[in-house]
Amino acid sequence: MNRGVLELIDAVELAVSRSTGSAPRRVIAEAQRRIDGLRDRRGHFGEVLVVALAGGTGCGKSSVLNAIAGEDVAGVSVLRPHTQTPLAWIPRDHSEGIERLLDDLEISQRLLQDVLPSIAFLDLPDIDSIADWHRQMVEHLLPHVDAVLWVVDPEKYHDEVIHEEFLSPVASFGDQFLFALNKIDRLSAEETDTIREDLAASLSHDGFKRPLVFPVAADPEFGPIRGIDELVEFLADQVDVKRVAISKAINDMAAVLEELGSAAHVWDGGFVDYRSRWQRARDLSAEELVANQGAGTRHDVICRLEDLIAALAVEVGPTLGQSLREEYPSSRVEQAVDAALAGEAQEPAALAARLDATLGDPLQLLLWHRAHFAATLAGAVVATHQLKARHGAG
Ligand SMILES: Nc1nc2c(ncn2[C@@H]2O[C@H](COP(=O)(O)OP(=O)(O)O)[C@@H](O)[C@H]2O)c(=O)[nH]1
Ligand SMILES: [Mg+2]
Repeated sequence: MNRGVLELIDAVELAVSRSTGSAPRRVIAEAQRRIDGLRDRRGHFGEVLVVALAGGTGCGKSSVLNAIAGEDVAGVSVLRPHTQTPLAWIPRDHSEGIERLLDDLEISQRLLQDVLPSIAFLDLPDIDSIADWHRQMVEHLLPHVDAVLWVVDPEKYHDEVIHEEFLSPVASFGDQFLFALNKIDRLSAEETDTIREDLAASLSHDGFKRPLVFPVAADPEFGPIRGIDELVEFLADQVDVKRVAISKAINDMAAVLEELGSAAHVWDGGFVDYRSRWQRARDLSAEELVANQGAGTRHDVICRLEDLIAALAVEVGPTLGQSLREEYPSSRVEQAVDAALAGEAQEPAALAARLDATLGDPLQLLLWHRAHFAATLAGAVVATHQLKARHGAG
């Protein structure tokens, strides 16, 4: 995913985690479910479609890349095994996310290209140890690239080792795989069709549900290069498919934020101006209690503080409002006022300090969580707008 989208998901998740207490649990759980769904998405979440080339030694991975590039960018070898350094052929205007992906995959040779502005190809080193294959693919490659183009040599397309040891174990990631049956210049048209069908059948047997096989001749001994244009056209369509997916991801996150904010009633204002309202009510109460210690004053003061709590409980929305009402019933307010009156020093400042300790500070903490959440939410909303502008998502 591109850095922006991943960061947006992080920002939304942070807002979700801080919404506890302010939004209903059901809404929070649903928001988290949608975030998890996006995180599970495999592939590079950037503007560029990242395609890794894979296949047995000598099948023609480097030749396919050269044919796509229209020039020799990758070393092609008749000699085997050809230990070649991995290579990335990436659009000149690529996102930072690609650089990080290449760092992670330890691909240091990077060629900038202007041929396909939205597609990057990775010519990977041959994976020679079968033991490492599955782990490397599943942990390091498949989660981060959009597609793996597996190149097949027609002389070896039936190779049991390749099917059983390499392909079968990753068949559950079949959506990410496409296949190039290379070197068709060595085959007749009929042979090409037969082998293509045979290959598709073996792949189905391996567990690939709808294997896509492109017949190509990337580096023919005689005649023109074949099938590469069709392959590139297909990948160009995938770029569009991916764009749609990214826009959808951004819109999804925007919807999560919207719902969370509505459920927590923060769109009407994340900040309830608690400090000055509390200070006013507290100072007035402290002064009145010092001036007149009668039961009437005590009653008035309790009413004033209860009114403030009731008003706040309405303003912060039902979830936090309910906690406020539950945690600050009349009895707690009465106790706080009586405790303030029971203290030794009987001047307004001392009473005010005691009201802070019993009521004001704990109330502030409760409301601070909501303000913190509202600020985080607002930050995530800004990030959404920025990304929408960048991706042209509607
Ligand atoms: N006849 C023919 N030979 C090819 C074709 N593509 C690649 N080769 C040859 O196959 C050999 C291995 O190719 P290479 O691209 O280095 O394979 P890699 O090891 O998978 O990168 C080289 O000798 C290429 O010239 C093709 O379409 N037709
Ligand atoms: Mg090669």
